[in-house]
Amino acid sequence: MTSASPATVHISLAALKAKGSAQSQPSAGCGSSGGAGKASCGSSAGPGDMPPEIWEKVKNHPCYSEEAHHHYARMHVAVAPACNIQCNYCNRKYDCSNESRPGVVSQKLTPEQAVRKVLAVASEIPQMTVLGIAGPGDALANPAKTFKTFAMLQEQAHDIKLCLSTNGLALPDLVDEICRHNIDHVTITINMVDPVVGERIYPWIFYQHRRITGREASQILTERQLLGLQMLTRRGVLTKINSVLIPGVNDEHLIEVNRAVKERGAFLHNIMPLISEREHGTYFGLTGQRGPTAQELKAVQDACMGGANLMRHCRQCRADAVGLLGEDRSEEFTLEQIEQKNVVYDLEKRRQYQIAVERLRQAQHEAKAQALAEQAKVAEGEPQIKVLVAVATKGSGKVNQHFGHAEEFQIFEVSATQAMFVGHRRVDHYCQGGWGEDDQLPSIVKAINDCHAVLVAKIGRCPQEELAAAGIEPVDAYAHEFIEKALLTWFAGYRERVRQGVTVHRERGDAAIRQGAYTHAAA
Ligand code: CLF
Ligand code: SF4
Repeated sequence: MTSASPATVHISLAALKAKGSAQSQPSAGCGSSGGAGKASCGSSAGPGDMPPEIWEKVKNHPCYSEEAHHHYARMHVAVAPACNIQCNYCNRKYDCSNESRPGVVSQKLTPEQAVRKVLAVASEIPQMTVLGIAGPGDALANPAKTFKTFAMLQEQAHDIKLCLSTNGLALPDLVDEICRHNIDHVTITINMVDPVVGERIYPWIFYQHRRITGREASQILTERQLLGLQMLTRRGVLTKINSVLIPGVNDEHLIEVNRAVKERGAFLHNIMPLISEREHGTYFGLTGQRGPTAQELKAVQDACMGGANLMRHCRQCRADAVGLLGEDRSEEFTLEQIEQKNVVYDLEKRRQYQIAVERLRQAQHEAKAQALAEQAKVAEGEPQIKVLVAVATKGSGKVNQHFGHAEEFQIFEVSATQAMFVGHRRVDHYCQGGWGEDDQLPSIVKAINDCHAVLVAKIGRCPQEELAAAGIEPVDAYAHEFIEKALLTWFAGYRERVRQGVTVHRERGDAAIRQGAYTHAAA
């Protein structure tokens, strides 16, 4: 890091792992009053893990349920341009339609335009179940536009869940308003609970008609964030905490953040990598503050296991994202295009589609349970090994994407007893205009370099050879099968090969998290 700020000691992976085990506690299940003990509530929780009223709220919210994110979509409307604080990783003046990260947006909307857009998307994408307001500034620094949008939408499409994201500064003053509008999901970005850490992230806040800088700004911000979180918990609103992992600034500290938000009832904690490039023009970008590697991110997340439940499937969306997490269809719904669409909001059609999705989801559950039962037999008495595997998927919980078409790989940690989603890696298409682009291969290998295998629907000979040379096994034998079943079946074979001495099991190295703009955006 070349930031002007004094560097804190960068904690080692081993030290973080040790802290993680200290934090571990017996699982107390998952509920609105603070998730507890799950490796990843967002990854694996189902109806048996939480009260029915909470399951109702999360079952088709793609951010609050990892499983749901394979099947359901969200959209954002960019009605909230202003912000009341400054974060060192944010520059909302930077605008690129090929860039996917928070704060980036192509068109700002009025509440009326926003509602028309939501109805247009809902009539074409029946699995779109959630409307979020996440900027490009702060949803609660623009309360009139935010709440007007929600109120208008509720009148016209009451089956769509309402969700907002805030830095928390204005939150305590607006909790009543949030409840009045039936907003069931609120995300608060909390990067610190210690103003000494905070003053390296926030140069100023604007509070009670004045600009406040330095440690005082972070002191006020943390007090307001934690108070707002507590108030929402008391009112039964589900909360998710987003934290940006900034190596050397708040990496170790996020364990304390996890503990603090769990105590105050956070449902999920989403630890995301800092996105920081010079061309973004942010303070961190310009001062050379780097983001974490894949294994650094995973180490902090793993160290928080046992605290507030973790979300690991966040895609750090644009403020106008549309579609499944991991895809972006916002370019299909510009204002000009919406004007020409015949918008028919058909609630019954949406219901029927979602019933079909639930059937598919049930089949996915059963396939996983069956594969786990078979694994358990193979696993008895054998050495316990754990590997990371990359999967190419375009949704529905299946291995159904060609290697060459993948814009991201989903990453699963696989052992004899589980196949757990632990993250994703963005990549540039290998296939450009129908041809394999060999220049892209090294960057793809770098992005999944910590994986033992990659499961795809199909793959050409050239990338197969290059992946194999890098020690990553390309596997296309499970095309169109459910992901977890495919992973567990492949892993049973891998264990057998290790047992027979055909394959030597080796630990893998680290991987790079994709930074900066990428083309043909994903969200
Ligand atoms: Fe949007 Fe956020 Fe609601 Fe989701 S996003 S306001 S909770 S509907 Fe989701 Fe996007 Fe990550 Fe946010 S993947 S950045 S966590
Ligand atoms: Fe940017 Fe959000 Fe921070 Fe405001 S709160 S400066 S919009 S990242």
